Amino acid sequence: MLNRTDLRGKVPSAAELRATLPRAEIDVEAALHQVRPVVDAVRERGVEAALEYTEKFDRVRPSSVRVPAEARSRALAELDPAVRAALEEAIARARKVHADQRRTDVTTTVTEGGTVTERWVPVERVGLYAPGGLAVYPSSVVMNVVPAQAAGVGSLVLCTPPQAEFGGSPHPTTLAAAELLGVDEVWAVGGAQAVALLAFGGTDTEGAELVPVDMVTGPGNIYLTAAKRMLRGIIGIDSEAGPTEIAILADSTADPGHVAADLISQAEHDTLAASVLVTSSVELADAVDAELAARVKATKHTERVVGALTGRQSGTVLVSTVDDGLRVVDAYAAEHLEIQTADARAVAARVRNAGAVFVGPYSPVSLGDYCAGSNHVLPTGGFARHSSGLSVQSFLRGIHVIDYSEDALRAVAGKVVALANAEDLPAHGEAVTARFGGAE
Ligand code: HSO
Ligand code: ZN
Repeated sequence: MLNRTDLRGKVPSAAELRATLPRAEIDVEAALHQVRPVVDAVRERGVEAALEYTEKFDRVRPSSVRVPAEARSRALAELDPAVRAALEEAIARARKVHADQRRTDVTTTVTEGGTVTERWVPVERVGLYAPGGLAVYPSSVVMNVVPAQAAGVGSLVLCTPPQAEFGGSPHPTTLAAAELLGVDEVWAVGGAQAVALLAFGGTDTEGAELVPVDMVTGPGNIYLTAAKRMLRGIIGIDSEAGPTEIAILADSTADPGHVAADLISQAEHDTLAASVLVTSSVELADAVDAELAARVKATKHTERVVGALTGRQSGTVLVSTVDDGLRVVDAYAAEHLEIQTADARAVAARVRNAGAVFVGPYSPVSLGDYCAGSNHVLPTGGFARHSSGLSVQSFLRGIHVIDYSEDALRAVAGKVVALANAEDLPAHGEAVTARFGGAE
């Protein structure tokens, strides 16, 4: 079922690997052209323009874009108790992990009388995005809100698309998740128009005001990503999120049924999702293929899953050894990487590039999607080589506070002057010597 690439006996460089490995080509640049008119219209005409695009893309016109408080509390009151309990567990676990990510200010005494303090300050106002589309994502509300709250962000607004099925209100489970998390500002707007509205602000038909945010985070489709890329600078953004990816590094000890089930789990998101198996065992690859063939027929979203598994972004890569496999998965830099080998912990400890690593047979990606406590907003498309997933750090800025005494400045003045002159910027040096009668 999966395309095969045979790298056994070959020693490709990291660059060659990157060129050979299956990966979707997501053309955000092309989407920028489609998104520009939306962004321009919302910049000029605010909510009215956002509503026009909502009607066009979501085929519904919410009566008020700001979701009324009663709609949120009703959604929570009517939520299935089992789902409520699961959301509460997911929130509690995520809060536990993210609380430990808080930073403390650190003061370094550089020299006698001279200190530098790194002071961590949360972003003031953040717009969080939870997608609609093929599925509903209350879990993404949790994954965005929890780190922002743990960072101490003072003002949070959630944007999520309105659903025709619910009369233009967002999906009730998404609203219930927001309510459980204590988010009291929710707007029923999605896609590029949501990002533009968050960046420029606007006033709802009912008079409610959306105050512009400093930063927008959260996953979405290519148009949302294009809008984030376009407006970056006016707003801060998290790492760009493309279609979901799962890579599994497995040897002959892995259970083919589990491997197949995990590959299918992420393929379920989207026909563009990537499921990649890297293995040192041809027998396992064959057994996984057989399992996939049986399981795709039985799964609910067969068409989507088959689309993803047979797409050029998915496949099996055969390698000679687990060590070679590690080089492959490092070059690929998957959003999610499972290690299903003998001594999985030791192998996982050697991984350099991945959004998140799932160790051994009982840590599937689905656990991380919902209830591990880790975050599921993770870098895709190879961005894990240089970026991290969403965390408390994403919502903090480290401000350096420099505090030198007269003596401490005097002691280093000559060095500043020497460097300033070396850069032909003598006024920089003069700003220091001016404090000491220009003599130093
Ligand atoms: N696997 C997705 C997150 C998700 N899965 C939400 C289910 N719901 C991207 O990490
Ligand atoms: Zn998922």
